[in-house]
Amino acid sequence: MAKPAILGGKPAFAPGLKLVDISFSNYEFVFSRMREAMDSSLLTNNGMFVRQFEGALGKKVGVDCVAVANATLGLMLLYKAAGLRGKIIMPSFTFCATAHAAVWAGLEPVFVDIDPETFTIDPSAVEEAIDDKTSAIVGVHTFGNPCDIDRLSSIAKKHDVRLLFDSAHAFGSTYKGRAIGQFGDAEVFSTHATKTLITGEGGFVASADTRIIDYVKRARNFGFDDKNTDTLFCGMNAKMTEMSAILGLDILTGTHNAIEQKGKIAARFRSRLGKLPGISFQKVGSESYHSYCFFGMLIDPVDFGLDRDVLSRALAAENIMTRKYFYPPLHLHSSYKKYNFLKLPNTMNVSENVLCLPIHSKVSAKAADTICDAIETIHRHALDVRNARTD
Ligand code: T4K
Repeated sequence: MAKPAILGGKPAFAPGLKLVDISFSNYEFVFSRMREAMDSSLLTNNGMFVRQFEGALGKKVGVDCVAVANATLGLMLLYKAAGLRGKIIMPSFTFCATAHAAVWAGLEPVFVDIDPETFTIDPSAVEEAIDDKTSAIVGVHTFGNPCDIDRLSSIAKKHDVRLLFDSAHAFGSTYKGRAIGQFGDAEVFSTHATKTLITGEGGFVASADTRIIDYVKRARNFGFDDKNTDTLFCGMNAKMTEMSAILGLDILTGTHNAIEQKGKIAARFRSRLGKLPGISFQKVGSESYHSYCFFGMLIDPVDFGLDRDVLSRALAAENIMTRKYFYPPLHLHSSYKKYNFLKLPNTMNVSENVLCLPIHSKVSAKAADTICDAIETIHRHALDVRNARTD
């Protein structure tokens, strides 16, 4: 690649490489089940396919799983199910849903810093933030990289607070050989179209605690009793549809291979891009398996010669889509104005310099090499790229 596209060279990809590109395993499987659901005219309300999906999830994750309409509602239901009050500690470096769900559940989020290497919640910061109004800690397995679960568990135990995980990105990740989903009091996964296991919109709550599972099951269906006449408490509608479950059942059959493929692509990115100055990656603990829902890399603007935003624009010119997950960090969102004063240096550094590259089953080894070639070329022309006009 002689010249970056932003300087007039030929774009690396045509058509473009999307951040997400969904692969179904078996269209016939999907269509025949869609037809079955449509012919039965039972499209929702805990239908046969949702129940099948939950059973399959339970086998994969190793604990009971309750499907919900999306992970945001799953988090709200879990916060309620866990009987939380007062404050809930979480990282600021996460998607807004982790905190929004807490606010909707009447809780006060307390934003703490992340570990600068793993990009996951810093257990020491958690311990410092705990006070007598704290009822829970929420760890986020950022991009699919498991949190320091052991340290968080001992802190939660010592202070007698609940430990929950926002595992939106972590389907297929493991910690000490056990599937993510089995830790803390409960975990919530997203099956949104941008994730590894996809149902369009959707998610599920995983827990070994039958009280939590029973609560979420009832709460997602308005709080109705078993006869569906009286409501036992004020639940909501967070039911997954049959169509979503059918998509999930299909994609679930391909997730093992998809995650293996993502691991290979991540290794390729690490080995090639790691040779460039100013590029570093998320540290993965020796006991963790990262499923790479997203592949985030950190760009040091001085050493690399370009900042993250310019690199992102130069990659867009190559038709390579990237995303700044998560920028700005939550404590700087307008909806969290009263937390703007917080000083979270690791969060700021990662949020200002992180860039996520496409990593999905349609990113072949060849495509990964082309992405690396493009980044190397952009780096070689850093000075000109910095001065290039894009308007
Ligand atoms: N906790 C965490 C840590 C999360 O990251 C999230 C969600 C949640 C909780 C809540 O989960 P859910 O309630 O959503 O189940 C996305 C998603 O909307 C959001 O689900 C996700 N995290 C967040 C990290 O990213 P965007 O705005 O960056 O994605 P969007 O819609 O622009 O899509 C990105 C790319 O995907 C584009 O190339 C288009 C492609 N795409 C997208 C959709 C929706 C497709 O190819 N097909 C599609 O159907 O927010």
